[in-house]
Amino acid sequence: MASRAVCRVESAVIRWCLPAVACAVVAMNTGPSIAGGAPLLRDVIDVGGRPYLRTVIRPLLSAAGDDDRSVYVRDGVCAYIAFAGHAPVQDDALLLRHFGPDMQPLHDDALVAVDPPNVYSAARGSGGTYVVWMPTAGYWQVMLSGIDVTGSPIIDPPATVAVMPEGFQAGYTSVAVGESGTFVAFGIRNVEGNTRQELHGRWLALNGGFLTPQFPVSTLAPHMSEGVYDSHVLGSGNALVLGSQGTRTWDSMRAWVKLLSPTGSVIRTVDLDSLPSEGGAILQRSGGLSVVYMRITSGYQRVATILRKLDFELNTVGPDVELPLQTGFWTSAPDGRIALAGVPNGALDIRVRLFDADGNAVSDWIDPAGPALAPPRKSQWGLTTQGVAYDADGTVWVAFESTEGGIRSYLSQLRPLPPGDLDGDGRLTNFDIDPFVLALTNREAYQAAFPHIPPEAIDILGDMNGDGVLTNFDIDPFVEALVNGP
Ligand SMILES: [Ca+2]
Ligand SMILES: [Ca+2]
Repeated sequence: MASRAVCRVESAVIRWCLPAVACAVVAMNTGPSIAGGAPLLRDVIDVGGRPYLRTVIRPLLSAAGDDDRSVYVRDGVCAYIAFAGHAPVQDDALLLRHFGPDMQPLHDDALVAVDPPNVYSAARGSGGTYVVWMPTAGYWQVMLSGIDVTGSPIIDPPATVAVMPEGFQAGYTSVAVGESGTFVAFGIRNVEGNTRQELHGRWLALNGGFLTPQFPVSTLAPHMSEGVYDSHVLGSGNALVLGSQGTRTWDSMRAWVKLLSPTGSVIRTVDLDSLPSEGGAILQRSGGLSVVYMRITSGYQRVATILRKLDFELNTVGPDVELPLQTGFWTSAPDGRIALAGVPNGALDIRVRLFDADGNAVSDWIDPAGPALAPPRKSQWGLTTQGVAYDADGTVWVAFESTEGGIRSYLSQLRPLPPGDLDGDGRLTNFDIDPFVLALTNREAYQAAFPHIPPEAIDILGDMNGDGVLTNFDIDPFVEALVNGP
């Protein structure tokens, strides 16, 4: 039976590829290797009914402590950014490293010194440029720096620009970098004996030049306070900013979103809720954006997480969705699919969950660390970090820490594998024919040839007809997928 199966699949494939002379040599591929150290874990898991390759590495070579880890991903390249912690001065440098689609490091650690040493947040721009946002004595300034994917400095030496004059406060403040080499910064100033606050913004070029004067985003009534939670520069050159304001009590806070022009005028303000609420995050969506905000209680408990879909003029698209989330970090793929990383209620450990663009969960909670590290493994909390990134191809990158052997940072990749990808390299190709046949006919030999793929993953990867196991009934769909695509 088995040998007949082999003949069927191989003859079918040979019939298909002989005219193209494409598969004269079918080599065994043991999967991508990771330069600079073996991964701590590489296995295949079921994510919402699909096989995903889960890989865990240590992202940094340096022994320096790091915190506030963020990941940003685009076109398969992941940028890992952390604030270096060098006692007694914390956050005096940024550590940056880029990784390719197979998690191969593209360069060694790059260390960008931050002077003065007080990193508040970092925003990633196009082309690997980073804007570091930091409060200094009495005013806000930014440091313009960054490295490209080879590890070379982009702005060398880093340029420091005072964005807001004296009197601006640390607080919930934000900076967003656009694709066209501009960025917008926001700062809060206390006025009239600290009885009133003003929120201001300013557009700048990436060389530090001012494109606008400071402009008021909102002027609050006395005893009102405000915070900016996230901002985003649109392709049109407009900016979206998400915040909330109230009378310095949680039950008075209301979340809002504003659309700003490149000259700083407020084009439109939308109040997101009539109930106590605070801002969350702005997510990408095909043809628009989504905002995530939280309903809160007067004692500051988050009671609901709301996803609102907007077009680029801030018109609501479709009904709101209440996400089953308490807290964590959100990110979106360009088509709007959402990935969340955080610690679920009642748990100690970081988990990841995936949602479609309408906010429906498409997976259970996924453990990004697996058995590689003992619990607890934590995400980073705070407004200034982005611990999860979602690429267009569905790959999810997660930055987290573990206290095993001291607090150390880790980087996990969850990469969807197409069904039939029995060599686990992320693509269904002719190189999967021999592994498919081997898994079908001799599982022990398959496990010896592909030790990074756990035995229980064979049926996840090899099941082509949806019955949950790899059998001869999967041969025809395998050939069909190889010939015509999945
Ligand atoms: Ca493959
Ligand atoms: Ca099957």
